[in-house]
Amino acid sequence: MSLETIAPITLEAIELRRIALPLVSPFRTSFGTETARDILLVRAITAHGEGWGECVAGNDPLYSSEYVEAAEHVLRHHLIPRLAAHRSCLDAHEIASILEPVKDHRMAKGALEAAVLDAQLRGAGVNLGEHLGAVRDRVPSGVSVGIMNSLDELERVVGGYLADGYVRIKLKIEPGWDLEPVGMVRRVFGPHVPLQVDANTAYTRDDGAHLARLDEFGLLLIEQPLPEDDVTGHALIAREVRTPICLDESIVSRHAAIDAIERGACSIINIKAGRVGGYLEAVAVHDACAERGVPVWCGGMLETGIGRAMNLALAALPNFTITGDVSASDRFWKHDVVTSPVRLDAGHVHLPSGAGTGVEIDRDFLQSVTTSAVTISW
Ligand code: OSB
Ligand code: MG
Repeated sequence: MSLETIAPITLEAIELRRIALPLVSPFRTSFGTETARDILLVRAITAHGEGWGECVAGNDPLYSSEYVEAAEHVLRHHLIPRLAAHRSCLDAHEIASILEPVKDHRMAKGALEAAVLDAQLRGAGVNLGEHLGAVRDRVPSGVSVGIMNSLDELERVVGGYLADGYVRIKLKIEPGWDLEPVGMVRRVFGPHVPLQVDANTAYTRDDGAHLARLDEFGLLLIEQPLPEDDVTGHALIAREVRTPICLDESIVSRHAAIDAIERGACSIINIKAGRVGGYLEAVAVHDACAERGVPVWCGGMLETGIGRAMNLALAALPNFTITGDVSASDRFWKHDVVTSPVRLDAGHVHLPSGAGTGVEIDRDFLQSVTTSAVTISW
């Protein structure tokens, strides 16, 4: 990675703000059902303006060990205090190494880095996509479809998204909801709809033969069939199925990505900045994959317009050659927290062009959904 240097900032305070946002419809995965999100936003307040980061930790520790309450705690008591000694001249590019002694808590670290990076870029008048190395000003938009109560309901929902213009469908699967829903979508919507599945760790090493039955449906990939710590298991599954294996939960860093690739566990990687500790590590994962000829795509974590704008910047990098979960704001939210929500335009979503993330906060709406706000100042 050789990103241009940007002027450091003087950090005056950090605000940790929690908001409550209902989802437009329940989102069910193999690990649970979400109907509303309790989201932690991080605001970096500097001498020359502010920046915003979004923590993607869920309400409960079901996707990973992180969850929103723990993220706020570790930020307040462990991560933010470590910035104190550096706050008068802080560069987002130093944050990962400053916070490195604290193990894991990558979503919390990533949100803090994002807030400082946004503040720094706004101060310097540089756009985030430009800074990260974006080579496109719009990216194709895929949608992640939860597990439904019936095949009829799934047919209605997928039909709706295709009518909206989404160019790729991802179906959440689990044992008992896999061959039938995938077969139905292929039968009803045809063989040419770009289609993939995400198991969120719901299968075991013994399920290789079963997962190989998905091969006939011509899927783009099978995402994370086994538990995150079973890299070798994924390598075994990858030999049993023809469909490419993609990892999500297992890839927590550049090192983890290189290890999984070298062990033959995956031929595609889903990159989520929160999962790897921030957008800068996400770029490093992107670069490591590019060097090894492994294509990547941008995952999503039910973000508001803040995280969504950052994901778009990342998804515009050159090795993001596979359509990501970068859907429009209205896929999840009736009302977004930014003044210009992400909109679908002919199957694509556009990168905001202003400084930093390029999005502005809808302050009145944000205030109306805020459940708590704590400011840590020095
Ligand atoms: O596994 O990709 C996942 C949402 C929450 C947690 C994990 C995942 C997801 C999604 C949603 O699939 C993707 C999105 O935000 O559009
Ligand atoms: Mg996933």
